[in-house]
Parts: sequence; C-alpha cells; structure tokens
Amino acid sequence: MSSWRRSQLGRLCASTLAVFVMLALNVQARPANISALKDKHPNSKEDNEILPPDHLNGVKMEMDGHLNKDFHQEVFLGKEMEEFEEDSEPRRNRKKLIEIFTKVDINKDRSVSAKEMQRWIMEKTEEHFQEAVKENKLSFRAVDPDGDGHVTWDEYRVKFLASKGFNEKEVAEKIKNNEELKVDEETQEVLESLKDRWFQADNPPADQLLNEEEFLSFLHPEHSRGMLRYMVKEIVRDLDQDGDGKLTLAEFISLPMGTVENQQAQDIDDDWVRERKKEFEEVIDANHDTIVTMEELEEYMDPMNEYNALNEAKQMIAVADENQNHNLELEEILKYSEYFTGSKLMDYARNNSVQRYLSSLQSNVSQNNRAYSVMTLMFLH
Ligand SMILES: [Ca+2]
Ligand SMILES: [Ca+2]
Ligand SMILES: [Ca+2]
Ligand SMILES: [Ca+2]
Repeated sequence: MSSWRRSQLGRLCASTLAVFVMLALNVQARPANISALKDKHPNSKEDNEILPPDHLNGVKMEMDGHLNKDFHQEVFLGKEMEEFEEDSEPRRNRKKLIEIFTKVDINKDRSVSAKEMQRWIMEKTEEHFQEAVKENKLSFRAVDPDGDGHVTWDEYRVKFLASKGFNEKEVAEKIKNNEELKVDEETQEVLESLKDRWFQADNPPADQLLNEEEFLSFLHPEHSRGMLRYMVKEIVRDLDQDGDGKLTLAEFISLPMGTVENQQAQDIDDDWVRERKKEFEEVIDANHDTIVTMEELEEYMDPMNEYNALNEAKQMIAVADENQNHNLELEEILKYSEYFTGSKLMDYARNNSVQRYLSSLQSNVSQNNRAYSVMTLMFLH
C-alpha cells in the first residue's frame, strides 16, 4: 500500500495525516468535525491565507483525494456551519434547526421534499462560493501589497517563502538578482506544484500575472471549470498506479498508511476503505462500468452540478426518513440533528428517544440487559 502518493501540496502539511489519524481515533468524541478541527490546526492558519487550502467547503473531495466527510453538513448549513460548531447549547441549536427547516420547506406543507432540499443545497453551496470570494479579497490584498491588481509569480513566491519562515527582503533581493534560492527539497517540490497551478490559473491571454479573479481560482479551483479539471487531473495522477489516466476501485481505495499498527487503526482503515468503495461504486462511477474516468470525477466534484445536488438531497432525506414517505418532517430532522448539523440535541434525545426506549423496556418482560446498557449509552453519549 506504499504506492499511495500524496500530492505535493498535500505534503506541505506534513502533519495532516497524523492529525487525520488522531482525529479519526477520536471520532466517537467529535464525529463529523474532522476538517473543522484540521482547519484550526495552529500551523496551517497562517499558510491558509495565501496557500490553496486542502479542504474546500461544499466540494465532495479534498485536494489530497480524501472524501470530504463534512460535505452534507456543509451544503445543509452553508455559512452558518460554524455557529453550530461553536454553539453547543442544545436549546439554541434546536431553535436554529427549526428555523432552517421552515426555510427549506418553501411551500410550507411542513415537509421537505427532495426538490426543496436540492434547491436549498444549491443556495448553501452558493453561500460557500460567496464566502470564498470574500476571503479571497483579503488573501489577494496580502499578496498584492502595492494594490495594482496584479500579482506576478515572483511576488507570490516571495510571500510564500516568507510564510515558510524565510526572510522576505532577502528572498525578494535574490529573486530580483536572479540568484539561486537555497530551499529544502520539500519546499522546492511545493513551490513547483504551486507554480504549475499558478500558470493554470492564468486565464488566456496568459500574461503571467494573476488578477483577483484568477487568484480566486488559484486558491479555490471549484470556482473555475478549468481549475476544477486541473484539480481532478492532480487527484487522478496521485491515485493512478498504472498510469492509464483512469481509476479502478483498487486504485481508488489504496491506503495512505503503510502499516497498520493496532486494531483501532485497522478499524479506521476498514471504515476508510468501506466508505471509499461505496462512494466509488454508487456515486462516482456514474455509468457503473467499474472504471472512474476524469470526466466522471469532474462531474462528481462539481459543486454547481444540480443533478449531484438532487442526489445528495435524496441521500440526506433517506438517512432520517423514518416514516418512509421520501420527505423530511421536522421531527425527523430534529432526531437526526447530529447528522445534519454535527451537533446533538441532548435534551431532545433525553426527552424523547431515551424515554420512549426506557418505557418500551419496562413493558418488555424479557429485557436484555446488555442491549439496554448499550442503547442507553448510545443515547446518553
Ligand atoms: Ca415542503
Ligand atoms: Ca489507472
Ligand atoms: Ca465509469
Ligand atoms: Ca419522512
């Protein structure tokens, strides 16, 4: 399994994998917030301002080829995502969730259809786009201090190296005088990868300068068809072991970890494989010929694809649709709050599900003690 090659950009965050494993080990305590925590990783904060992020809100796959675990929460909550993360007060979360429900339910029949959810997902995706545009304004200002609206590769290179701890003035001077830059191998690889991407983001006619819009697609490839395609190519290149430009299931599920050290890690590997296999077979391989082409992956990753949004809407409804009417009612969405928002409604669980369960147990003479404690633990966790 050592043949997994992480992208050069991915390698920049050398600790990402370790963080991923640590967070995955901690998955029971904080489910569904892996990338949120990753973003809060102290070392990546400063880099993120001028470096393309690994995680893109509202995009199904991360830049390094990992599935975006928070995708459905991102397209359900839009820019309100962080509110639910920071705010653990169940009553307020409950109120907010009810507010969202009434907004999604456009025709006010107290039930959310797949069409209504699809429309909502598209709206929330648009919010993530707007957020990225806003953040990009700040990032662009940071790389274009003279404010002439254009950034050269050399200017960007200086800013990037400065963010890596190099002396900004020295580096700028050396680049100006065409002197050799002494950078370590890893930084050099990242620089080359960034450079490729930089020139990809330079729209025709290529002038080797990026304006604010081009810089947005440099940081956020989901904002441009050309850059989305470039991102797909990079991901396929990293996973494609036989180099035929397409992905088999085996290539897609190759593990990023060389060795499995203990049972817990083994379980995570198993989950990782299971989820990727499911996604590959059921969603990404749209024509089900067991091969994922670049075109299929591009369709899959396109956040503005309405067909994908409808699929996602149906999946989201199916998870919580207890009465099987292919619609979501308020009760269903509240009960599955954790799935939709990443945060549990403890009071709701206590007041309803647990109590219902406890009373059903009391009436059940042949109660199974083990099942009882397991279920109670699940609800109270
Ligand atoms: Ca409705
Ligand atoms: Ca292949
Ligand atoms: Ca296919
Ligand atoms: Ca229902």
